[in-house]
Amino acid sequence: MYTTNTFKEIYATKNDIDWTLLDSVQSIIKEVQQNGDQALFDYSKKFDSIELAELEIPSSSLKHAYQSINNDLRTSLETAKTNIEKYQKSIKWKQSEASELYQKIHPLNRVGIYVPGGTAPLVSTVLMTTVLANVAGVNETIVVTPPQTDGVQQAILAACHIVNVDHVYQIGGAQAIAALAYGTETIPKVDKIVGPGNQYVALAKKLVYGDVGIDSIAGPSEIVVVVDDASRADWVAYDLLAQAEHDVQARTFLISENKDKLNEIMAEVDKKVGSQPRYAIISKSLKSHHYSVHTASKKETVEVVNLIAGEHISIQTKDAESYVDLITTGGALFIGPYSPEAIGDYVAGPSHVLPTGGNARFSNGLSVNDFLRTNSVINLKPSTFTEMAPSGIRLAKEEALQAHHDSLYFRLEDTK
Ligand code: HSO
Ligand code: ZN
Repeated sequence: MYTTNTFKEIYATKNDIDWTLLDSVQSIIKEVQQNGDQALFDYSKKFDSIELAELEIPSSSLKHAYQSINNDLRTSLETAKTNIEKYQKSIKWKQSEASELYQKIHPLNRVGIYVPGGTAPLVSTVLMTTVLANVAGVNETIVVTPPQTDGVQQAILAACHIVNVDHVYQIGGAQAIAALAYGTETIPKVDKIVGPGNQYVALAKKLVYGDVGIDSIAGPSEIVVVVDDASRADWVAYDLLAQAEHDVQARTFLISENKDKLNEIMAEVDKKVGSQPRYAIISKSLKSHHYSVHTASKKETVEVVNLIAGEHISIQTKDAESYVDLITTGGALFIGPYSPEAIGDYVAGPSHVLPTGGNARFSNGLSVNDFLRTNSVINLKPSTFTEMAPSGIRLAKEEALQAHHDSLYFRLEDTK
């Protein structure tokens, strides 16, 4: 257990990009740029041990998956979609009225969405990305997801059908990012790539950024839970286990002014961990990446939470709402005992694609607005031009740009 000070000494925010992969990721990107589809087939064989016949999963297979999944799964996916849609519509940027100076909002044309494979394929990630693009009005959505020996999971395909994905390609890793960024014979070049992924994906996204838009660079998932004497130890324990089961790298932080409560919760975690199917992952994650922090005051608690700038901040204290104004760096806030992270992971509405590794200091969770862009519009009346021009003329002189000067000066002369 840490105190505020010992925690501050040991803790540094970082997304843990594995730079030792740089050479190999760079060569994958280059290979895809040079050899297109063939490179994708080759990498699929090499990295995924799968000989693909086709890169694209046809829309008939998506429809078939939709029809073949259980009714309760279909209904749950549709409920989640409705909630996500409703929330994203409520926060979508509104077009301001046209005037002499304003911004015009446009949806992006074509976006690529990375849906990870891994030990737990996250069907919810299809919804938490694509629905946002749809609400924004994006023209074309493309999902890429790593190939699987038994084929991509039916639930993922069904989700793609529900949200009307235009194309699904069974490719993953850095090669999928390169294909989306630069295009191949089969895969069209996109304007922006979003979605979480492994180390190869994260590094590839960093490298292609600039040639294509990127949402953020995802690192291991994190939760910060703040508790007091009133918190339900068993519920909080489940929340910590839920985070830890994602991945051996997943981080959990438990913070309280009440030391007994910290001990009580961790005892609950110990009690429950053995019966979890993902016991091996959870125990590794907790062993290497769990931090319990005993703070001396609410002020210290807030300081520690803001320092971590975590992906998920769960406040399960009596005065939970009072933290909303105090926590200035957090991916998403989960306020009170009935807003556990897992409800946000699936159905609440805000996207579960959130900044990790301290990125919440400067970036936001994915939203409909990440699929919009704006351009400024300058549409001046003669009188406004006349008013502004003299200062422009003086600045053009300062920069010794005669043609700029003339562009303003002779118009101004003509209006006199
Ligand atoms: N907690 C993950 C999202 C997720 N959990 C999907 C379960 N499925 C990252 O925010
Ligand atoms: Zn989760």
